[in-house]
Amino acid sequence: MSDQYRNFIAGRWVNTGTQGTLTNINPADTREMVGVFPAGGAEEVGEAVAAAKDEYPKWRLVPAPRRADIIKRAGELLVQHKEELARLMTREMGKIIVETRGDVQEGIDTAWYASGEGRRLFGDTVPCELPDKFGMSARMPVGVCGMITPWNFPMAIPTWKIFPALVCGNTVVFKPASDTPATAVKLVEILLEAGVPPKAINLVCGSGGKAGDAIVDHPDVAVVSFTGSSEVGRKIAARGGEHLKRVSLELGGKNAQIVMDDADLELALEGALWGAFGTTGQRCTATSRLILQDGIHDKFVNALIDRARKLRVGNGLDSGIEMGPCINKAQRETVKSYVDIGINEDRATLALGGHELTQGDYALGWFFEPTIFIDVKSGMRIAQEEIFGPVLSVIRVKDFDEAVRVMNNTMYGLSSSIYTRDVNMAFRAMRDIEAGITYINGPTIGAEVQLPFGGVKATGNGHREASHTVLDTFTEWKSIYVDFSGKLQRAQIDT
Ligand code: UN1
Repeated sequence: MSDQYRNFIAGRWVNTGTQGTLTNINPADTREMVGVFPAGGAEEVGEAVAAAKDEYPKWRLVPAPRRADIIKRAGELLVQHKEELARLMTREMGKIIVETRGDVQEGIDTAWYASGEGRRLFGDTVPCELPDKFGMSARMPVGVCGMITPWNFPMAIPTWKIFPALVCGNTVVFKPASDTPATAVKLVEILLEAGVPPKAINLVCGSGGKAGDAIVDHPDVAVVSFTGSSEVGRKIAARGGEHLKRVSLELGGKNAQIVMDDADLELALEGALWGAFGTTGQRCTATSRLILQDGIHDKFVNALIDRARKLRVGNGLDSGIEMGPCINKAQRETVKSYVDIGINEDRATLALGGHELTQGDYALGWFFEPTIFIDVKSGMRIAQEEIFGPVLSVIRVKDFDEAVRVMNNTMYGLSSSIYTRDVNMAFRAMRDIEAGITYINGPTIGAEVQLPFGGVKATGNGHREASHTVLDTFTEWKSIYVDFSGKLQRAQIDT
C-alpha cells in the first residue's frame, strides 16, 4: 500500500508540485512503492520562504524557553512513535530496523539537547573600559534557514538542523532527500503537533537541482545548512557566496580505522565490521579504509574476511539481518563501478564480495555483497574517493607514523579511529590525525549529539553540527553596550 504525501507550505498541506511527482520505492523490495509525493521547485520554495519570512518576526519574540518547550514536546512525540517511524524508515531507505530505531533515537537525543539550550543560549558579560558602562553579548536568530538533508539519516540529520534552528528563533524551509520524503513528512507532522507555528516550518520535497538550488539562490534565505557530497557542497558554497549567505556544510569522508599490533584484536574486528558494513557503508562516517600494522595484518585480514562473509544481508525488517541494500539502483551502480576500478585500474586484490546480489529474494532489491580489497595502496582511487557503499580497502603499514601518514593522506577529514593499548600512541593519534572526530578503541561511526559533529579539509567549511557549537550556525552575535554614566564617553579616547 502506498501513501500520497504532501508538501507543507505556508501553513497548508499541498498535493501537487510544479515539478510533477516523485515515487518513493523500498530499496529492499522494489515492488513496494512506499509513497508518491509532489516535487516542488522555485515556485514552491518562493511561497515557503515568504511564509517563513512572514512568521519570523513573531517567532523570534517567543521566549526561547517556550520555543524549547515545543521542541521538547516534539521529542516526546518521537519517543511515542519511535517504532512506527523506524519501520517506515527501513521501508523507505533500507537500513536495518535496529539502525532506524537508532536514527529516531538520535532525533530524540537532539530534542533533549536543543530544548535544554532554550534555557542557556549563553552570551558573555564583560567589564567595559569606561566607568558606568556595561558590556554583554547575546545570540540573536538569523532569519529563514534552508535545510537540505540526505537520505542516510532521514530523521537524525534533519533534527540536528531544524531543532536548534527553531529553538534559536529562526524559521525553516526544509528540503529532504528525494529518496526519503516519508520520514520528512512525519517529522513535520510531529513539529506541528508539538506546537510549532505552521508557517515557521515549511516542507518542500523535490530534486536538489530544482528545489535545493531555489533555496540556495533565494535572497531571503539567510542560512543554508547542507549535508551531502563535497561536489554539491562546493557548488552550494559558491552560489551562497554570491549572496554573502551563511552556508554550513557537512560533506564527504574517507574515514579510516587504524589497528596497531598491540590492539585488542577481537574488539578491533567488531569495530571494523560495524564501521564498514553498518548502514551498508552509507554513512559519512563509515569506515572505508582499514589501516593494519604489519604484525597483525595477515591474521586480522583472515578473521575479517571470515566474519564479513557471514554477515546476513537482506530486508532490514527481517530479524537477524545485519546489512540492508544500497539506497537505489544508481548508488549500487556506483559501488559496482568502484569495484571495477579497484580491480582494473588500482590493481588491488579483491578478497571478498564485489558483486550485486541477484539470486532469489535479493533480485527484488539493490543488494550488494560486503566487499573487501586488500593490498591497497594509499594513493589508489578506492583509498581516496568516497564510495558510500559496503566496500572496505585494507592498507598495510609498518608503524604508527606511517599509519597516521596514510590516515591523513586524503582530501577528507571527518571521522577516524585507532585501536591500541598504548596510551602514548593514543594521545599522539588524538593530536596528529587530521579529522573532526577521533575514536580511541571504537569504530569510526557512532557520534553522540552532545559533541560537535563535522570535519576538516573537504569534509566541510568550518561549521559544526550538534553540541552547543551548532548555535554558531543558527545565531548571529549581537554586542550590547549600556552606558549609564549620563554623559558622552568616547571609547579609546576618554580613558
Ligand atoms: C552521517 O553519516 O551522515 O556518527 C551521520 C554516526 C551517526 C551519524 C552519522 N551518529 O555515525
